[in-house]
Amino acid sequence: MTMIDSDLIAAENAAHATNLNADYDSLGDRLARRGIDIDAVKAKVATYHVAIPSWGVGTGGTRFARFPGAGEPRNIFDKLEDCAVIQQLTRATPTVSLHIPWDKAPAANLMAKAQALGLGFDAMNSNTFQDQPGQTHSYKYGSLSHTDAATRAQAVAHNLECIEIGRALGAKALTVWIGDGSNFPGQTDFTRQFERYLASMAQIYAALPEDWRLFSEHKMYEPAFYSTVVQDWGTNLMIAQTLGPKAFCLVDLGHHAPNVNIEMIVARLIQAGKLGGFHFNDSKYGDDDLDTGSVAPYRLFLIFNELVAAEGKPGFAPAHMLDQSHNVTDPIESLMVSAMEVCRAYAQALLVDRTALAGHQDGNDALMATATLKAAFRTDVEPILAMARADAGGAIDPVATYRVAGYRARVAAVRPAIHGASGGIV
Ligand SMILES: [Mn+2]
Repeated sequence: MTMIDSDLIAAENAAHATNLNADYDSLGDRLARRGIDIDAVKAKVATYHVAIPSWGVGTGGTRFARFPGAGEPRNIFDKLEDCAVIQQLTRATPTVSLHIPWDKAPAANLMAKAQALGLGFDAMNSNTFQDQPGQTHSYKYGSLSHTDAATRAQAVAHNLECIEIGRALGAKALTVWIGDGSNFPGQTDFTRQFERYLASMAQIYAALPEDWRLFSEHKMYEPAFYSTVVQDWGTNLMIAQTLGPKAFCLVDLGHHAPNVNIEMIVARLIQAGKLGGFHFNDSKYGDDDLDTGSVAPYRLFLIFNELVAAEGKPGFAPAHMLDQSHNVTDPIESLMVSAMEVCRAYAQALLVDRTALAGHQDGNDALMATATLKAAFRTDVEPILAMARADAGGAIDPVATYRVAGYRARVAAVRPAIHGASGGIV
């Protein structure tokens, strides 16, 4: 089952094929002079995948308003269809990360739909930062770290349910992000609150299947504005090291203080053997949830530079996901562009001359060391990305092909507008 007519993709690609072949050959010649085999880079890029968050295909919002778009998905099955469009055109997003309870549906139905669309399931995401209808205990004052034992037990039970749902879907990881924290100095005892969190997480960890991983996601502020329980990567590392070998840290690019050196955090977590994965997005001021690579593409490249340097280390297998909110764009277009941006950063990082870089580092040649990185970053790798997509049956120009296909207008005709629904930002 394909969401976009594959003949249309082929026809669109045919119009670009001559130029793409010329650009690819030209880039191949230039890379060959640097000792790089373009086909080898393309082969690696073709295997690179980033998961789509189910909540990303709906239009997001801010604390002030949400402006719904046309043809927004009404349920998880519509969301999976939108995700399938992204995968069909970019060939970089074969899996979807589900959020419970937003995406709750019978596992057999989810599996059938995903298989029909050629999609799989990535990490499961639990939600104890909202109250759901009919819920016994409120999370207003916290969930896994709540002062009340019954509220903590309810939050633990929800996470165990997420694991069970994920098992039925073939997922292999659970991501836990909580809104727990405090809004006033003195409101909570930092230490006792963190101890309660660790005890709750230990119960979740104990329920993990043997081949699963548990990701904890840090965030320095929001919705709690004075302190959060899982504030930063140091706290996150403490959690992963306390829980055990199946516990890892998840890095959301927007969850740090301004100007924090995220690529160095990534390097530290790799060194500790605790980098679990990413939520890619971009930001200018805080947790803006802007499209990946839209504001700071060089930072994204520097993060991938650390990842490529660590490739092949035992046990190194971070999960890559997008986590962003689209307020003014068509979410499918934003997610396609973002998926291509992470592929671009990966391809650029593959071009870094690591032998030369190490030599400049050891020789204290700061200028040539940084120039070595810039040489890779400045390379326009678009022909590699486009050729990898075309080889796999995707689109040479995904956004243009998507617009020609008229998918949004088609689904708008059968999906009534949703007003007021939450954007679901985590
Ligand atoms: Mn996130």
